[in-house]
Amino acid sequence: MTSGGAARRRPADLPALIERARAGEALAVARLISLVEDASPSLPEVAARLAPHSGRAQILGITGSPGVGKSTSTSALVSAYRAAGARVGVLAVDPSSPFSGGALLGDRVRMQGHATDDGVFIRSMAARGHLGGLAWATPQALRVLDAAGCDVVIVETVGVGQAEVEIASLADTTILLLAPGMGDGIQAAKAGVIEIADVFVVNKADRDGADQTVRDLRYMLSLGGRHSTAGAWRPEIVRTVASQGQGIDDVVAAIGKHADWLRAGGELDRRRTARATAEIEAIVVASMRAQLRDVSGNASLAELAGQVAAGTIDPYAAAERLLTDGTSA
Ligand SMILES: Nc1nc2c(ncn2[C@@H]2O[C@H](COP(=O)(O)OP(=O)(O)OP(=O)(O)O)[C@@H](O)[C@H]2O)c(=O)[nH]1
Ligand SMILES: [Mg+2]
Repeated sequence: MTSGGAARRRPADLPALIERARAGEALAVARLISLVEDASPSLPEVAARLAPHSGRAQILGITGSPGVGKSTSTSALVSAYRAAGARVGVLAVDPSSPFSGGALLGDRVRMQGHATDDGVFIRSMAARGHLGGLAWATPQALRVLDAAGCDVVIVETVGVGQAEVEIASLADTTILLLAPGMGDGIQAAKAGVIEIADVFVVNKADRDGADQTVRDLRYMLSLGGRHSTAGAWRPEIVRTVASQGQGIDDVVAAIGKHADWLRAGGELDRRRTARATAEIEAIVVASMRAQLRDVSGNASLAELAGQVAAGTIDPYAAAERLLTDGTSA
């Protein structure tokens, strides 16, 4: 499925589409997520209609370097949650890909086992090119999956620094995957992901060096930071061989423990409020950028730019004029 003109049009019957999505109809869910991806003008209405039905799903973020086993682990987690009777949504977010819609080929293969299960929604999203990127589009897609009755939604993002940090602000529980021998421990520390993860998974434990990776992690966690403050969550370290489903139950257990901790201390509400704050900010920023884009097509910006370049006025004064006069400047 590609994003195109069709998705930009307002769906003829939005209330019916939302009802169908709420009833768990995969096509309707996909259609709503396309509206999000395409930044449809009907998004505010979609959001308004979804709001009463969202806030139930447990959001899990899975991040880690390319090839570490995120999709394999996600697929194994889906199986585990399905076995426990939960409805599961998967959102694979590729912050760098210009492609959208259907899953990447490799992911498709790894997720194939779930393709015919109507208790599982799988969707890929490309964030590049979005106003506000991940921060803006992902929460809206999560709302769709949440309202569609998913008990658990797993967001998979390739670890590229900023995206990892963003995923942590989206998720109730953030899972960082590492693998032996990838120099991942050090990279993770650099990117500050150690700080944001709630559960550490050393995947590919069938390979040499898993013990060393666990030791490196323990050492890094011992150095202090968020996890060592009083009352803080002490992250678990779990070993897995995702390709064989080994250790996945331990990951589920660690996620469950973290979820209990979140609820017990009021941290869940704090996280969700922080998430809502970021969401509102992202919408405001996106809308301001869109206004600015209108302005850039406007003669006033070109004129002001000429004046700034010529030194007639300063850029702050020019910006101020645009902000106060808007597009009519
Ligand atoms: N030996 C071994 N291989 C694994 C394990 N888990 C996954 N793999 C393999 O590692 C490769 C990459 O797995 P993916 O699940 O696609 O990794 P990913 O992190 O989703 O990759 P990207 O989405 O491309 O960043 C695949 O060939 C998997 O079969 C494991 O526990 N042990
Ligand atoms: Mg993947």
